[in-house]
Amino acid sequence: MSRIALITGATSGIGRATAELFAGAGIDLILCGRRQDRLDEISAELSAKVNVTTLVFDVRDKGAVIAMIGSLPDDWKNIDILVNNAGNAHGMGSLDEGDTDDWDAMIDGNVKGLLYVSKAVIPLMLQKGAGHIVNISSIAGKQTYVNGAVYCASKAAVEVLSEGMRLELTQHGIKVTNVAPGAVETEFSLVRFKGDENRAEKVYEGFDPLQASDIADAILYAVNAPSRVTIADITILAGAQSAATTIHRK
Ligand code: NDP
Ligand code: 8X3
Repeated sequence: MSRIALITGATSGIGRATAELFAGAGIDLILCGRRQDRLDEISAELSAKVNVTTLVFDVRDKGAVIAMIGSLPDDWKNIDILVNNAGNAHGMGSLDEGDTDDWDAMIDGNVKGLLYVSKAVIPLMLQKGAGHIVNISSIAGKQTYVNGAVYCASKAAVEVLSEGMRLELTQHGIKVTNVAPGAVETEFSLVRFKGDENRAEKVYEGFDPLQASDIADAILYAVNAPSRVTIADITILAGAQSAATTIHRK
């Protein structure tokens, strides 16, 4: 029987690449995001390989998260894999000058949003005594950098939540994997710098950045590990990267 994965943030970057790789591996997909047009396009592409359904919601909207996941037909509620990937950085700035709307977007999306989705899915996994949750953290959750404190704090929270979930859920047959990528070339920097393409491109200049498919490979590896194995934590840096902000550019 094929597995079912619910992926948040499936409209772009790491989430989209994971959806594509999972489809190739025969995993049915519940694809989530705010951009309906993107979800429709990806669903049309991947439906040739596996069963796909889509849910449009903002992870910050607790009511919508619970209602949308609750509205899945029973067959689709049989979720084997949850990839908590939705998230972004918003702005970069010091704590005295930072924009509090940006802080809200990061804390509400990256932390509370992940919690809301998990709260909707964990009971479904508990019911069947099996499941696998993959949380997308960041190297920024392990190493704080200047002008990134709030984003880093949001990802440090994801690291702690991964540990907390593993402590609570292992006994119920549910595995938890924390994935911490370094610099991945996606829409991430475009979002962080509010559509400033020049500034976003500079982030990836002078070195070969990670691609979303590199992270998807690691996620598939984790969810395909035999039942005796839990891949607890994976940190993936770009080849030219030795720490969050130490990148050896040409
Ligand atoms: P992208 O900007 O390409 O993708 C972000 C995804 O998250 C989109 O699909 C977006 O969908 C979704 N999303 C963002 N906010 C919300 C929200 N409030 N509600 C619902 N969905 C939301 O970036 P990445 O693929 O790079 O980012 C994916 C994850 O990886 C994030 O958690 C990010 O923090 C993390 N990460 C990224 C790294 C990088 O260098 N790129 C490195 C380390 C971690 P939509 O807009 O349609 O809602
Ligand atoms: C994204 C990677 O180092 O730009 O989480 O914050 S970093």
